[in-house]
Amino acid sequence: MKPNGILVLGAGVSGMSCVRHLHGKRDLIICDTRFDTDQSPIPNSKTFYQNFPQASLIKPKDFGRAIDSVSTLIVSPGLPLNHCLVKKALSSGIELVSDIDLFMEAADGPVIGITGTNGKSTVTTLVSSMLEDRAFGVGGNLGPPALDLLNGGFAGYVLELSSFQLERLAARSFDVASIINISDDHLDRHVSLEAYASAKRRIYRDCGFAVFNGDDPLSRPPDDVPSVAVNKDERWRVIENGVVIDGRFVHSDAIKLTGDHNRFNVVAAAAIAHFAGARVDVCQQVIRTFEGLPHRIQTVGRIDDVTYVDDSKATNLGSCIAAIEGVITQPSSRRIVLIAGGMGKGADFAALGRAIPGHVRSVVLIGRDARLIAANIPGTPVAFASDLDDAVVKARMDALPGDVVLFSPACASFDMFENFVVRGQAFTRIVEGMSK
Ligand code: UMA
Ligand code: ADP
Repeated sequence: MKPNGILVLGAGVSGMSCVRHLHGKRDLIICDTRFDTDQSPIPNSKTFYQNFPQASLIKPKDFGRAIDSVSTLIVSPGLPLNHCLVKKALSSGIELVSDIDLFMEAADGPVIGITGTNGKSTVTTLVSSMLEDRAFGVGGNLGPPALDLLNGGFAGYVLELSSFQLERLAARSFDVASIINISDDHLDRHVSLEAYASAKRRIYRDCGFAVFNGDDPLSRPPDDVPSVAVNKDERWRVIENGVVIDGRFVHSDAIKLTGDHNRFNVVAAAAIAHFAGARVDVCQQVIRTFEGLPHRIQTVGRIDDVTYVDDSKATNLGSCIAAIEGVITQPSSRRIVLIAGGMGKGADFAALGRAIPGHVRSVVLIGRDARLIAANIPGTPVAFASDLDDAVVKARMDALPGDVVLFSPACASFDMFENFVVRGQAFTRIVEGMSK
């Protein structure tokens, strides 16, 4: 075993950021289970060796032998830790580290870690805007991989972290750490909700300060961590008609984002930024102007007095329910025609059946788990669509003037699309095509 040797398993975005960071400093071997297939992330090894002459690419069949020549393994977040190659490596006593460990070791300046089932990207983006004048870099699960931020000349960092990144993180000591919420997601990868929550709560280990969701016990940090519980703390909460930020009231009309969940997000973001050094007036200014990210409850068209909303980033049930409850905020006869479906990741869709009454006129279902979802929403008019084009046509036929056609799939996109962005863009294109 070479004490200096590192084996990077996975040559995707985070794997390659590790290669860039470690090349020339450590003996590097890179493997990817796709190297033998036409989906290989490195189709041209010649170009790779021009850029990284001191590293070696190996095929999965040579992984076993490679383990003997290194002391450390990095596994990309997309690969489960119970993957046969990972189990083989760990049983040989090799040390497991992650790209985030390498980042934490090298980062100079405060690091904020943000996780949660839903709202990570929105809160992370808000926090980075609130800290913009302090030159914080933003990345991780969102945007550039963490290691790529290191040479950006930043004074501090805001990282969005997924459960996959946190479950394999060895060292951690974020200056401010936050879990926004925890609900069913990725249950095809984590064995239970508790295991998924435990992976997320690793973010709090040795952290300087925690911001958590006072309404969500799963998000709670250990008692010895100094913390603020958003919605339980008088100075940080959502109230009727607005929010309280560090004890100061901000009316809902002064918040650009809509929906209760987004009011929670702005309070959480302001608390995180404030405890990392942001000025409260800067936080309030950001809240007034931040319009939200694409594919999160984004209005993309109005046809025949029906509004079309792209919420393609709703890749799980919790986010879809937040959209259902947040899209029509005033009591009225308006209803939602929901387009949902895709890969359900083991979620229990009964909760969707409970969220629908009073909000949803009908549901149009697409994708692999369409029939599973239909079975969990008895009493709701349901149509099945062969693809997204067909779904939008069917939703348009169901919608009455004043209604909202909400594309909030509650599922991952990979059965039909490359990712949620491509899925959202497809929805927008279809709506734009219809309005011509
Ligand atoms: N894969 C293989 N064989 C390998 C390695 C990967 O088949 O040897 C497959 C994985 O199963 C997966 C795909 O390749 O289907 C990508 O996996 P990866 O680990 O190579 O992913 P990266 O390209 O490194 O991107 C990862 C995050 N992806 C995942 O966690 C799946 C990116 O988050 C993140 O932006 C990036 O690191 C930089 O930190 C994306 C994501 O979908 C946006 N995250 C999930 C989410 O938000 O729900 C967690
Ligand atoms: P993430 O990065 O965790 O996926 P995003 O900010 O990208 O979070 O939002 C993903 C989806 O979750 C969107 O559909 C959005 O409307 C919804 N969402 C955002 N914040 C919350 C929240 N606090 N609770 C529930 N759903 C939310």
